[in-house]
Amino acid sequence: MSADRLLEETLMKRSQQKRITSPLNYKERVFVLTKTKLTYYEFRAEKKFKKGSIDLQKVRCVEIVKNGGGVIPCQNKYPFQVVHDSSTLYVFSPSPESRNIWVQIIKE
Ligand code: 4IP
Repeated sequence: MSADRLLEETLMKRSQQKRITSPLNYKERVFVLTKTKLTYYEFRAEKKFKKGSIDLQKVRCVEIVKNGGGVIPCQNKYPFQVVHDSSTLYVFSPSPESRNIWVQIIKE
């Protein structure tokens, strides 16, 4: 992990559905947090391909999501949300510890 990376982990994300026609799906992505950006990559053939990036200055809130016992349709069961611009990115951690770290460090 290079010096400017605060966190890096493979997590799941829900499509942000920026368009009315966007599909609702869940993808595994490598998330990298730096002091200025939250970026997610597709990891394929030993390489990372950038899929999206959120400027931390545009993040309006980051919080744990309590889903009230509803079914979470991906293998990671600990969601948090990053509200930015006019979209909300839902990210799913594999454990409560992972989720707490991501939420805490993004907030900081
Ligand atoms: C895509 O579905 C992926 O889920 C994208 O996620 C997502 O972009 C797209 O949402 C959605 O249409 P397909 O791969 O089936 O086309 P990723 O970029 O991680 O691959 P987001 O915005 O969630 O990154 P829209 O709303 O951007 O179209």
